[in-house]
Amino acid sequence: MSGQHAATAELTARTDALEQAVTLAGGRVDHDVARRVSRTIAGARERLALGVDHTLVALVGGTGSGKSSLFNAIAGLDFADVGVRRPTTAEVTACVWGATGGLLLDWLGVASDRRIERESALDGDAEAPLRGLVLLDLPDHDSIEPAHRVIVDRLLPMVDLLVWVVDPQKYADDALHSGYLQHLVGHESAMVVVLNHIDTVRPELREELAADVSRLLVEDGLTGVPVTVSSAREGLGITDIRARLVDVVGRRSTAAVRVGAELNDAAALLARAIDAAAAPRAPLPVDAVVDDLVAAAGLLAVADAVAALARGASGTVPALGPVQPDSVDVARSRWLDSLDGHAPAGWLADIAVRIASVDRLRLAVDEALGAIALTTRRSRLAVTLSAFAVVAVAAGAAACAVASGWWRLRDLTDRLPVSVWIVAAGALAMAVALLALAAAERRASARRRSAAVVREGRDRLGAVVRTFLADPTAAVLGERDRVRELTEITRTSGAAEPSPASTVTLASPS
Ligand SMILES: Nc1nc2c(ncn2[C@@H]2O[C@H](COP(=O)(O)OP(=O)(O)OP(=O)(O)O)[C@@H](O)[C@H]2O)c(=O)[nH]1
Ligand SMILES: [Mg+2]
Repeated sequence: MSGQHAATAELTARTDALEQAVTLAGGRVDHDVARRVSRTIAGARERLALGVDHTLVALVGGTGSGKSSLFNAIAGLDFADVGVRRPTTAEVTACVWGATGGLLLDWLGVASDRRIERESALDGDAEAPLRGLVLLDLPDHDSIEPAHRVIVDRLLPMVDLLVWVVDPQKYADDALHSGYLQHLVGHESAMVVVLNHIDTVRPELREELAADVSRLLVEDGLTGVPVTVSSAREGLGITDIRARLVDVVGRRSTAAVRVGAELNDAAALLARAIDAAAAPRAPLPVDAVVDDLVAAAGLLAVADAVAALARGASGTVPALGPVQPDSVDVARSRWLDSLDGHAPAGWLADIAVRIASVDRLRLAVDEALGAIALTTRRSRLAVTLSAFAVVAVAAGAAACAVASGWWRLRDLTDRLPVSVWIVAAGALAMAVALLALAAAERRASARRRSAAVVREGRDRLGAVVRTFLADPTAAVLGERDRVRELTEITRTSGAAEPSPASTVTLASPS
């Protein structure tokens, strides 16, 4: 695909991206913005259907200036009607280099028998630099035939280069200057003036005459417009004109520039409507809303009650849930309020619709709270340690009783030996130590259970907030990000768009 052919494909891809963007944005952007972007897309598609890979060059000028003769000389053909009866050319005639531009010529209304194709196999590479050129020979601009004016005015806004053909007799005509040229200020880069019939001027006067044409153009406000001389009859200056055409063919076409600029404008409009330049958004406030729900559910009080039971206090654990609809409503509102500034109003309104309703959220919260495991039995380890303490005391007491019984049986009057007291004291000390360990374990177990209740509660409520608030919110914000990406693709995937200032739009002479 040549550089020129790439333009249609590239602009079509950008148009597709913009269409995806505006479709995805849907009713979330201002209706007027969506309508304007859609209109640009429709206009771009219509223009791209004709192709923007051609370079449209039009020969324009007064009757008899030699447009048709130059057309034939440039093309190296004898196709356009050259005549002595004025005006001669009533219909647009086109010469196309390379087999393209058919649809464009249909749209322009160029009759099929007024088209000719240049660049055949016989030309070798001689005509290759002009491939993509569509050269138009127009009826005279100041024709007495109103139909001619309609054709000319339809063509002019689309051309890449206007070749104004003037002749030594009429180049200073006021109708040409005030009626046409003065309206082209700002479009100098898309114009060239050819002073034809130069063979009728003495060679020593030619340069002066061309300078006079330049002077008049400057008086019209047109600076930097090249002026070149030619004689279609004698083949003078044709090489120079062809070189200029090669240069224009090498540039991006006016139509491509215009479509690209329109796509850029529409993408920028859409990007502004979705506030694409806003700072990256803050993370979603999941934790803050979980805190609200934890408070609404009284989770900490329940955790405290579980801890008290684990420490050995008597009583019951209050039920978790159902939560008050009001407190869920507050948490949901807080979620929405915290999103202020994350996206423009249309997107926030969509988030409010897409996240769970208060009722749905309340059900999910109650379900999550109901699933939290509340352990109310005492710590097994603490119970076991207490039991061992009892056993130790009992064992010590039993040992003392057995020893003193045995002592009495033997009718010994001596005091019990110290070793018996040591055993008894050891057993007691062990019992005290075990009881202390059991108490420490009860406290630790109370802390663990309370923490487990809070942790599980936060996990379950966190899952509810993520599923019912955060995920739908992230989906909407993600869609907005995608719209932003697509507007960037529309704006930047192509070659840098030159300013469309070179686009020719010709005001009708008043
Ligand atoms: N001497 C001379 N005659 C020319 C030159 N170019 C064109 N002519 C003659 O001028 C007359 C008009 O030429 P056209 O090419 O038909 O002019 P045009 O601008 O197409 O005229 P319309 O179609 O009526 O607008 C013809 O007789 C040509 O032979 C030139 O450079 N020198
Ligand atoms: Mg003609």
